[in-house]
Amino acid sequence: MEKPNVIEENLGRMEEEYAKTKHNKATNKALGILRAKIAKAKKDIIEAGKGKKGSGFFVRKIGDATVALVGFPSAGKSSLLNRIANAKSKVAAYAFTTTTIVPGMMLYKDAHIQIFDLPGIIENAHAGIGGGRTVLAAAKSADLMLFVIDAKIPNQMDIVINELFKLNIFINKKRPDVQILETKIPGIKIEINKSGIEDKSIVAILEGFGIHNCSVRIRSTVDEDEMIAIISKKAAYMPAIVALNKIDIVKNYALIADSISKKYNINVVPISVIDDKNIDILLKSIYDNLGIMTVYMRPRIESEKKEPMILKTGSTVGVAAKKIHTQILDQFKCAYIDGPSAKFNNQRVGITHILKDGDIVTFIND
Ligand SMILES: Nc1nc2c(ncn2[C@@H]2O[C@H](COP(=O)(O)OP(=O)(O)OP(=O)(O)O)[C@@H](O)[C@H]2O)c(=O)[nH]1
Ligand SMILES: [Mg+2]
Repeated sequence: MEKPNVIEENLGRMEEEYAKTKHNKATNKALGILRAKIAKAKKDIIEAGKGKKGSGFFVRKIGDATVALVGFPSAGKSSLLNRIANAKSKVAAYAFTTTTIVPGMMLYKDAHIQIFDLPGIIENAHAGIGGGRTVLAAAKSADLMLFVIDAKIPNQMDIVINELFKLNIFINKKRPDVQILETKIPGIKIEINKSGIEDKSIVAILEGFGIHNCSVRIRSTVDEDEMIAIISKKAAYMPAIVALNKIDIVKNYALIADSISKKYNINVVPISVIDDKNIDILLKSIYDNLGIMTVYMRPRIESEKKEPMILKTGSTVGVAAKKIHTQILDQFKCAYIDGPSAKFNNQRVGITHILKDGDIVTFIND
C-alpha cells in the first residue's frame, strides 16, 4: 500500500476530476473506473488510520440517546444523516465517501438524539478490512444501531448481521441469563444448567479462560459460541432497526422489507432519502426502539409549558423525582399522574409507580 499522504494527494486529484467531469453516456465508463479508484484510495486511508496509536473514532456523547448509522458504502447513510439531523456529511456516488465519524443532532418529540454517521462497512469488516473494526467499535458504543440497507442490494443485510455476529455483537437478542459467581471454594460447581450445553463442556470453557473456582447458574438456552463470548466478556447485545433506502428505484421493496423483517426479527422501514419518503415513520421507529420515554412535569401555572424529561423506558416516579433533584425524592409525599400510565385522571401514586411515555406528573412534597 502507498503511504497515506501520497494516497491522499492522488485522492484529491481524482475527486476534483470526478467533480469536474460531466456525467453522460460518453463519460460513463471513465467515471465508473474513477469511482472505483476513489473508493480504493478511501479504503486504504481508513485502513491506514486503524493502526495508529490512539486511533478510533471518538465523539463526545451528548443528548438523551445515541444512534449509529451502519451499512455498506453508498447505502445512503450520510444522505440520511443530513436529512434528519443538523449535520453536513459528504455525499457522493463512490464508496467510502465518509472516512470518519460525523455526529449530528436531531430533536424528536422532546428528546435530543445524537446520530453518528460512520464509514461504510464491507465483507470481513470484523477482521479490520476497510477499517471495519474501528467503525463497528464506534457503532457498539451507541444505544441503537440503524442499519441503512440499499434496497437494490438487500443481501447487504445478511453480510452486516454476519460481520456483527463475528464480533460477538448480537442484534435484538435478549442477554441470556448466565451467572458465573467466583467463589473461594476450589472447583467449578454447576448449580443450574438450562443452556443445552453439557456440563463438562461448560467446565472446559471456563477452565480455558482460567476460571477454576466458581458457581454457575444458566437459566437460558445458549450455544457454545455465545457462551464463550459471554465468559470472555466480549458479548454485546444491541437493539437495531433497518432503514431500507432507495425505494424510489426498487419496485418490490415491500416484499424485501417483509423478508428482512421476518428473517432477523427486526423493524424495517422502507425509505427514500431522495424522494423524502417515510422519513417520519423512520424517526418514530428510532424513538420507539431507543428504550427512552418522555414524561412531563406539570407547571405551577396551567398555561406555562410542561417541562419534558427523558427517562429510560420503565422508569418509576422515584427515578423521575431523583432526576429533578435528590431533594424532591427526599421530601416525596406522593405524585399525581395524567396520561397513559394513569388508570383515571389525576391518579395519586407512590414512588414505585411505573411511568409511560407521555405521562404528566405533579410531585407533592411533605
Ligand atoms: N436513488 C437514490 N439514491 C440515493 C438515496 N439516498 C442516497 N442516494 C445516493 O446514494 C449515493 C451514496 O450516498 P451517501 O449518502 O454518500 O452514502 P453513504 O452510505 O454515506 O456512503 P459511504 O460514506 O461511502 O459509506 C449518493 O449518490 C446519493 O445521492 C435514495 O433514497 N435514492
Ligand atoms: Mg457516507
